[in-house]
Amino acid sequence: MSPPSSSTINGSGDPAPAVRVLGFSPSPFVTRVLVALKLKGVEYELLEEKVGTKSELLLRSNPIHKKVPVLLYHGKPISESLIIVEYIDEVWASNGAPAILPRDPHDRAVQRFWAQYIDDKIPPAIRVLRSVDIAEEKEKAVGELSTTLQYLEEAFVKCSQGKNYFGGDNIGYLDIALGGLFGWIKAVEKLAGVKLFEEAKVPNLISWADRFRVHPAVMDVLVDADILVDLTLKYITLFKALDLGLPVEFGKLAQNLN
Ligand SMILES: N[C@@H](CCC(=O)N[C@@H](CS)C(=O)NCC(=O)O)C(=O)O
Repeated sequence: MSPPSSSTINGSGDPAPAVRVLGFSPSPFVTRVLVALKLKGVEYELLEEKVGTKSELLLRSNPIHKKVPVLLYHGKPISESLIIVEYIDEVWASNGAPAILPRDPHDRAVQRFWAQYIDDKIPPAIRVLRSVDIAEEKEKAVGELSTTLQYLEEAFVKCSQGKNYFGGDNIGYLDIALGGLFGWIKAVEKLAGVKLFEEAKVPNLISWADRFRVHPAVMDVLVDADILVDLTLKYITLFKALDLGLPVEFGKLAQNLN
């Protein structure tokens, strides 16, 4: 038998697991990847990046964006959470778990449309509510998030067709795309003192969220909103710098944070 290549050896000299995720548990984008792996029953090792640092492996694996998550499969890296979720769906297509993306090309395109809409609208509004101190900007972000959730309420009714999830009977692509962000939406509700999930406006999304967060593939990886609030308050300077696109000296910062 030939020895494993250097890309499959970890620091201790043991062969590295086939599936590794470079991540940071509170990241909504990392949550998406972990939910997809759990749905497919794939064993993985989560390599946690420390707050305020970027590991050599991360810089090497995602040299363009230098962000988590990165999925390493037999040492080969893939970046961008939604691309990783699609990749997982394809690689583990025949292991008995339900497909994450719908089979029908039109349904698949519709889910991709909404997933892109989610990423265009929700993370930027979360960043404003977490880090901007100007009242008018916050108000605008609350308005945008409320409108976005209302559109997603309508999308849920159409996609789910009376079933439990956007994906029908099972958690699918849109459930993962929105569900990963769920904890952070609840956290900014608390941080900014606003109500985004209003029963009168998004009743179906509220019921969906209640089902999603207790699903066996989700409950262990979705980080609780209160923990995200504490984390934000603890690392507020770093979060503000990242959210506002200011330069961050990761190496130096780590010495003060960890
Ligand atoms: N579009 C990316 C977003 C990834 C992202 O923003 N990751 C954050 C953690 S939540 C990160 O690594 N931030 C570090 C930085 O901005 O330098 C995805 O979907 O994977």
